[in-house]
Amino acid sequence: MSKAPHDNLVTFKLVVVGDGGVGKSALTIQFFQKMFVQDYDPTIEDSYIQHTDIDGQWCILDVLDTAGQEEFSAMREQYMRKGDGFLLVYSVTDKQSFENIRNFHTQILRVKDRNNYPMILVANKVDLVHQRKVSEDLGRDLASELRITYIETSAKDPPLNVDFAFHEVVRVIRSQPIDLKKQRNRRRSKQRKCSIL
Ligand SMILES: Nc1nc2c(ncn2[C@@H]2O[C@H](COP(=O)(O)OP(=O)(O)OP(=O)(O)O)[C@@H](O)[C@H]2O)c(=O)[nH]1
Ligand SMILES: [Mg+2]
Repeated sequence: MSKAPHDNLVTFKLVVVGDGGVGKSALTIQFFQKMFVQDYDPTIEDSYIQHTDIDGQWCILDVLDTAGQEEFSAMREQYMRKGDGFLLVYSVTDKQSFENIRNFHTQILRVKDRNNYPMILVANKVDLVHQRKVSEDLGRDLASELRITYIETSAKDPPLNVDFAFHEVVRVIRSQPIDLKKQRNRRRSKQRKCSIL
């Protein structure tokens, strides 16, 4: 029996959430395909998978690009349950998308039944300097209140901090205390057993 070369690699399931049009797909496609998608085509749900070297350790990144549009919000709980880490994305040109971050944050913690979970706050579209409505200070204040890392990004070419944002979530997951990781794995193996039965 031959083992596939990635058999021993850890898989990280990352989920990109945030309001419609903030740039979740543009960031994800820039990360995976190194190109900027100019057109807006609302997502229902897309997933991407890739082997990546993060800080000298290879892993599998399994990224779920979710729907921001309100009409698909019923799917949220289901994908939140699956995520190991989350990118909470808003657009610095859209105040409402910034205000909605708290709702995503609260819902993730509720679904996970935890009082913290690996997440980062992503302030996207910082290249649109003249249309900016949410300052860096406001973003940083929210991140420190939520006790998560704040990252400013642009998915547009030349990209800014796109790889860094995805890598940073993995760093946060890796830095979790061991007992929390164990709890997660235990819960997963229980879930697997249930699905076999
Ligand atoms: N200038 C600029 N435009 C961006 C950036 N990110 C995304 N856009 C544009 O914003 C629009 C919406 O981007 P999407 O990535 O489709 O937004 P989304 O968050 O995936 O939206 P939903 O799938 O509906 O949830 C598109 O026209 C993108 O080209 C960015 O960093 N800078
Ligand atoms: Mg999208």
